[in-house]
Amino acid sequence: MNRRIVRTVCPRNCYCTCGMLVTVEDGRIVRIEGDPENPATAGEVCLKGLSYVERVSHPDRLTSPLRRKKNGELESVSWDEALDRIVAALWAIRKESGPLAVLHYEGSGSHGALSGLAEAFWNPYGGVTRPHGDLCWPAGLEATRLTYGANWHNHPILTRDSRFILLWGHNPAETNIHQWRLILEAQEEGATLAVVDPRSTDSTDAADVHLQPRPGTDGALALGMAQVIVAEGLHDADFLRDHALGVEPYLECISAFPLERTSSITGLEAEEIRTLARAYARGNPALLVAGFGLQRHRHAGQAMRAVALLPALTGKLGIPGGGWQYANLSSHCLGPPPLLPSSEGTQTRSFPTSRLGRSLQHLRDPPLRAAWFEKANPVSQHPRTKEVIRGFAGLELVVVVDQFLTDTARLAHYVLPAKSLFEEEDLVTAYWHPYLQLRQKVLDAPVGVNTETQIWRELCLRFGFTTEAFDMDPMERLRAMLPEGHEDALEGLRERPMDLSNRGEVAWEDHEFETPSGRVEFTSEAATQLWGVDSVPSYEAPPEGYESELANRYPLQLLTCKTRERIHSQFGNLDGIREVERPRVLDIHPEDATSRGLEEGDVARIWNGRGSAEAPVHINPGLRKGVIHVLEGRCVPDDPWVNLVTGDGITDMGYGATFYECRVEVEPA
Ligand SMILES: Nc1nc2c(c(=O)[nH]1)N[C@H]1C(S)=C(S)[C@@H](COP(=O)(O)OP(=O)(O)OC[C@H]3O[C@@H](n4cnc5c(=O)[nH]c(N)nc54)[C@H](O)[C@@H]3O)O[C@H]1N2
Ligand SMILES: Nc1nc2c(c(=O)[nH]1)N[C@H]1C(S)=C(S)[C@@H](COP(=O)(O)OP(=O)(O)OC[C@H]3O[C@@H](n4cnc5c(=O)[nH]c(N)nc54)[C@H](O)[C@@H]3O)O[C@H]1N2
Ligand code: SF4
Ligand SMILES: [Mo]
Repeated sequence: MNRRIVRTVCPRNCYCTCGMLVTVEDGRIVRIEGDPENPATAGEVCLKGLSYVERVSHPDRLTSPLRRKKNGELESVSWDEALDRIVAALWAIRKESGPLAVLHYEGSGSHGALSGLAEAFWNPYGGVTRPHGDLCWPAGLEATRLTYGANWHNHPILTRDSRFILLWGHNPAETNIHQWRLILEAQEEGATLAVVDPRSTDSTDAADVHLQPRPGTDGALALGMAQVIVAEGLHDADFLRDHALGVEPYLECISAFPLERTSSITGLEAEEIRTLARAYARGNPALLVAGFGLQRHRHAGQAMRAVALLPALTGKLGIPGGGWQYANLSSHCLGPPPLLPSSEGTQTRSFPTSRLGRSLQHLRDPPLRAAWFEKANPVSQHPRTKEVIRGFAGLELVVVVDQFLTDTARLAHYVLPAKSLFEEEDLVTAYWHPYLQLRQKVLDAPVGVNTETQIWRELCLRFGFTTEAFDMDPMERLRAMLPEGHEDALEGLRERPMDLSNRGEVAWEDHEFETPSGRVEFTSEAATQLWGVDSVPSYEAPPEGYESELANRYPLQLLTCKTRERIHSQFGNLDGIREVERPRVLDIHPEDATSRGLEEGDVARIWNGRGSAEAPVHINPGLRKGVIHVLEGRCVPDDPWVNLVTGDGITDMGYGATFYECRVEVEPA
């Protein structure tokens, strides 16, 4: 028997970015384990990681290009047939309408540095339309950048040193299992765990304190907590004097949030707010970890700024076990792929990604005629699904590159089968730990499957563009993307993940911040200039919040969050996952259910002016009353289709999406 073990990395859009050891026997993957050389992910992978054994050779995996017939059915065609037809259409569209009539969209289905190779086609094509912003996290990134100058945080393992951990809009028990392990270890050592989340989750189940504010009111909660902290003298006056900018206007801003007002906005008891403010300020060391949940709302950036300032107000930065955690981009150090053709003279145009559906239909000069989607399933994952589908219907050419026949692939004119993570080498960065990792190739792609690199090369060949960027040795290409001074790191990366940032384990230990002033910016002129918001992190009521006019017609707020055994629309089609995963239900508070005549197991219709979706009812007393929940991500056709009702709002900074700002009504189906 031929048996080997290859070190590689899971490239999912997941905090963990686990190092993995893959055992191959006679050309088949038989076993996956965590790589003990990655100190953050410590030799473990989740069930999704283990399920790659099933996923990579799943019978539903696509191994031939598909073309839509006139009657709407998809039929197998050869690669030559598919690519020749796609190229003929792209050629004609460019000639008649210019390159901007084509959309190139890359989702988050797989992360890796090679995605930059797409430029080697689009640059000589003359440019392309692309979305800007992100469905995921940009409001929080921008808020952190404006406040501290950069997105990074302490090394994850220092979580163990914490004695007070405040999770804010974050559910790491499901979305970051390795952070969760470290939190539980800190708790065993005596740390207190507090969580701010309108829902009860696996994370809140383990918490010592759980506050359940109205969704979208976190900005007010943070300002109200700050008001308590300052009124009680629990702030760090020395830190503010030496390392902060614009404290006076901020103090004025928080003075408008006495406890009674904060309580009435957030729907929390004044005493709960006071107790949390005191406990956090006195925690030593105290760590504040913000998730992405609280920034899927319209005023997300300002809310995140207000929350992000609490560690600075209380002098908790630059300390093991303390600090601010949102995203750590220390491993994002790579250059673009080498030998890309020049982008000089190419045309570009973009729209906020949240608006995909409406942009597909309404962009002008030129209108969009074709769209190319890879590593993306927008028909499941984008808000306002009906608009997305309508947008697709008006296009002459939709190409989808994916491993499975997803909701999006089903609507394509051409589906091109995609490689799996094991079938091409790449470099993978993370957003929680600081390690750059080498995704070593484990297997050849199955017969009938081409990598994205090969697909772009084939397009270049057919257009007569240079293929130089594709023709170099794959490992040499990766080496050339490494940062200066680390060109030799590739050999080391074969053996272990590496932190090339030279930044040390404790973020801002020297209290030198990368903001324009070099200080923590409590007041940010850049925030006003770039985004037109107040220079202080003032609070505004959410446009689809409980006080809005819409709330009269749609009294419930729908949250659509993540779950442990899936990543968005991935994994839920595998038997190994379906056996153990959470049911796809509508969680509703008992009082909200009773007043609508709904009982456990009934099928409910969730609706608003944008659309409707159905799900079986689960009575859940753990929710804040007035808030309902359905898991996001449609992996199989009988999953609830929640994005039929979510809105395509744009966050106040970063061009993010506002999935959780969604008023609905619910009734028996
Ligand atoms: N297993 C698994 N892990 C994942 C993912 C996955 O799909 N599955 N996805 C990955 C990706 S792409 C992302 S973006 C991250 C997301 O990781 P998280 O930030 O942990 O997840 P979310 O589910 O977006 O939101 C976290 C919590 O915020 C709460 N929340 C919603 N609105 C509000 C609000 O207004 N205020 C407050 N305080 N809380 C609110 C929700 O109830 C939810 O429990 O997880 C990553 N990890
Ligand atoms: N209602 C609601 N909607 C949401 C969210 C929410 O909280 N609520 N969360 C949002 C967030 S945070 C995110 S990040 C987005 C994620 O949205 P997407 O990025 O679209 O998410 P995925 O479903 O993870 O992956 C898309 C596709 O990539 C494919 N894929 C995997 N590997 C490869 C590969 O190597 N090559 C190619 N070509 N394809 C591959 C998968 O098979 C999958 O079909 O969803 C957003 N949508
Ligand atoms: S999905 Fe996340 S937790 Fe699971 S193996 Fe991949 S990186 Fe690790
Ligand atoms: Mo995300």
